[in-house]
Amino acid sequence: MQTSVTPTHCPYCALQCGMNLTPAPEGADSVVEVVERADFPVNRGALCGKGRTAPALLSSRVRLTSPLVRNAGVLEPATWEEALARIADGLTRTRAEHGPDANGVFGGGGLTNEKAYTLGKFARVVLRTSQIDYNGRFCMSSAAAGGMKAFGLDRGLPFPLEDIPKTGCVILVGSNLAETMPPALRYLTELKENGGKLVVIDPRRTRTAEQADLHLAPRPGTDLALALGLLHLVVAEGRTDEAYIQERTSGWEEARAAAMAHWPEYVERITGVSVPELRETVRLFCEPESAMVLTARGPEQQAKGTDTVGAWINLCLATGRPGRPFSGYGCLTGQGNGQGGREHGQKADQLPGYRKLDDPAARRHVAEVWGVDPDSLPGPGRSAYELLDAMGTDIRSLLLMGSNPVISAPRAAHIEERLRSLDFLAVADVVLSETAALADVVLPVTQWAEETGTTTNLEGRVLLRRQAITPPDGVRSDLDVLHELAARLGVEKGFPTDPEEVFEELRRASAGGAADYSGITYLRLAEENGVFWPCPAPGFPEGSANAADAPLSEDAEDAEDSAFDVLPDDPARDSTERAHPGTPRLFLDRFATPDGRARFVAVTHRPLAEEPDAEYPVLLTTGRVVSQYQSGAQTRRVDELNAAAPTSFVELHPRLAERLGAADGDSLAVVSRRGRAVAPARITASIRPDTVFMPFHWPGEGRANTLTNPALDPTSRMPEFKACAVRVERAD
Ligand SMILES: Nc1nc2c(c(=O)[nH]1)N[C@H]1C(S)=C(S)[C@@H](COP(=O)(O)OP(=O)(O)OC[C@H]3O[C@@H](n4cnc5c(=O)[nH]c(N)nc54)[C@H](O)[C@@H]3O)O[C@H]1N2
Ligand SMILES: Nc1nc2c(c(=O)[nH]1)N[C@H]1C(S)=C(S)[C@@H](COP(=O)(O)OP(=O)(O)OC[C@H]3O[C@@H](n4cnc5c(=O)[nH]c(N)nc54)[C@H](O)[C@@H]3O)O[C@H]1N2
Ligand code: SF4
Ligand SMILES: [Mo]
Repeated sequence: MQTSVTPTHCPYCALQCGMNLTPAPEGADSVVEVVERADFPVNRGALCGKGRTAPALLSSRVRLTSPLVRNAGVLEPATWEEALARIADGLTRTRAEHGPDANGVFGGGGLTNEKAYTLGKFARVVLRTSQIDYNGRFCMSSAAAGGMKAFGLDRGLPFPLEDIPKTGCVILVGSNLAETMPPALRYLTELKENGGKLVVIDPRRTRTAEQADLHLAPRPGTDLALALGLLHLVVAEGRTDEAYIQERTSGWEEARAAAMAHWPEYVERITGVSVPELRETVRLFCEPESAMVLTARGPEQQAKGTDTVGAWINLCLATGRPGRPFSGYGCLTGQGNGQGGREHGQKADQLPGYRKLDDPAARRHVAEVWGVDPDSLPGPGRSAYELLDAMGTDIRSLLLMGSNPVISAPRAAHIEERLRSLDFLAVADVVLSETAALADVVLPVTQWAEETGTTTNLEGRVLLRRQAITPPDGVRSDLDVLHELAARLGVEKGFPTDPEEVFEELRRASAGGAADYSGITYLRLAEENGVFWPCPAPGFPEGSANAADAPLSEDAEDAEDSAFDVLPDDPARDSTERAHPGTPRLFLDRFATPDGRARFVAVTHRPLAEEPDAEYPVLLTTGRVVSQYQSGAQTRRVDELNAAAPTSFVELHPRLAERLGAADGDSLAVVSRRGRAVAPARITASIRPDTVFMPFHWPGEGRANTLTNPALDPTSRMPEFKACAVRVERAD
């Protein structure tokens, strides 16, 4: 299988940088080397250190290559046969004793589309459980909910990244992309070279904020008030686009009234951002013909994240931005398949194609593709934190693929304890993550370069990640695992192990849905370097599946087949021109709402779920550093990355440090109502004096999520990762 150069994509973040893999020279540490791949437009050959070093984990000694089963409390190597039998037995027993909903499934936004789709199908068709959700709930779910409300569709970016340098102004809210997506910094640099303005909103003066024409440093958790204050000024200064509001939106009067209650002086008191700074932001945003607001986890990972996103969208709508060239609102999705992973059914309330599980037409369509009775499909289940919190009570057994919640879930010590209280835990992973270490059975699975699959990057561009090498002996793919488990649980058919076969089914399942992939094939992905959804199949009776009252007739099935036949999956035909080109830019003519209008939302500011008080007087916010990825399960096992970022730390302002009598590097204890974490001090004037920051990549005493507050957003069920009340003291 080893060819000389395989074009593929990075295993980590949502930028999905293109890279070429080539066999490493004899005696090298890894089996393949990364070489530049300049033809992929998103990164044009640039990679961050994580992407560059990704091959290290392929042949690492810490890589799992044998299943493990727990015997007398100890994880020991076992055969695949035994491991799979134990899982089938654990899940069967739970269902027999407690019913289907006592089996839980937890997925990840790093899983390919094929895996995410199959995992969702496995839960509903094999386990018949409603209890499935995934770590994307902790990621962009507030932006997804906000986008759905306003535009009727959730695709993180409604335009390609290449539009950024062409706009007049970008307001970047709570994104530190200089560290979280380094090759994307180029788009901001080019924006400035073209004379565009950059406003960065972050309580810390990050490497990204250093690039800004204007940096606003609000108190964490006050972005909602900030956006409303800006909208107030837009109205007061007569900068609204009345014609656009009239033609393309609904709900303006209520949203306007809500914003007018947020006087600039009031907003200054809440946020700490001065009135002149607010006015300057409005000027920079409103003067150019085109402008964008981009949000990331800063404003979204809040118990009011959905409303906050709504307020930023309101600002864009009032000034006539969305659906206009080089303009609008976008969310910078995070995980490798953060976009595709939220479209095809591993989410609690969802069926493939971004369909709703409680929509009868959607159930009929997907049940037909799956060959099951629509009534056999369970209803919507719990959200990620609620599901994890129910472990050991309502949820008795869990199958987990692609997440490490011991590190990444809020109130992590409690979640760890819940995991321990399960009757049965099975984890599929490439390494023995902190969560896998608690499992009854651990399955070693293939990684990116050892398997083929598709991901959908933060722009909505569907990509082909190609297999470059043969996996080591002893590991199997996630698709293989689900196929084997389905068979052992009595479902012999419908769980193929070939990713392209899964994708062909996903196309049909998504056809007519919001995230329509039916016009996309592996061949097109290879030839076109990615295709933006929605991409319906030409000739496919649009929405027919949704409209069908009964299962499709023979004729309709034939029509469906022939619709796929005209797609260019036959290399002999030159039908590429007839295929739908994909949709790089959304909303140009209409929004995806029933009346085609974008909806304003009437939102008002509210305080944090946990405001500081005398006992816990400081705010903790959390996030990332450039050299570690997420729970660190992968990157903490790569020497070069670990050397660059070996431990957790507490970033604090010199004034707070002085009050504590702490010097740089001193061990600090950060204490919240959930627990206590200890990490060295990193003193810097780049952070607000009332706030400390911790990255969340490490286990043990430095684990930031020991402290975080699981207060959930009422709509998105996003936990408040970005703000909780703490006390900081010297650890000695
Ligand atoms: N190196 C690296 N890159 C990654 C990842 C990684 O783990 N490591 N993970 C990937 C994933 S899954 C994601 S989701 C993305 C996340 O990408 P980002 O959203 O860029 O990452 P974060 O560091 O979580 O948060 C961004 C910024 O929000 C700021 N912030 C904190 N509280 C607030 C607030 O209340 N308001 C505002 N406006 N800002 C606030 C923080 O100071 C931080 O600088 O990164 C992706 N890329
Ligand atoms: N305090 C705080 N906590 C946070 C955040 C924050 O900003 N602050 N951010 C949140 C966000 S945005 C996110 S996305 C989450 C992420 O947190 P996690 O869900 O823990 O993310 P990862 O570390 O990427 O976990 C992926 C796991 O799956 C394994 N894996 C990788 N590829 C595969 C595969 O193909 N198959 C299988 N079976 N396993 C695989 C990896 O080795 C790893 O163990 O953390 C959230 N937690
Ligand atoms: S920016 Fe993201 S996709 Fe690109 S190399 Fe780094 S981790 Fe990989
Ligand atoms: Mo994320």
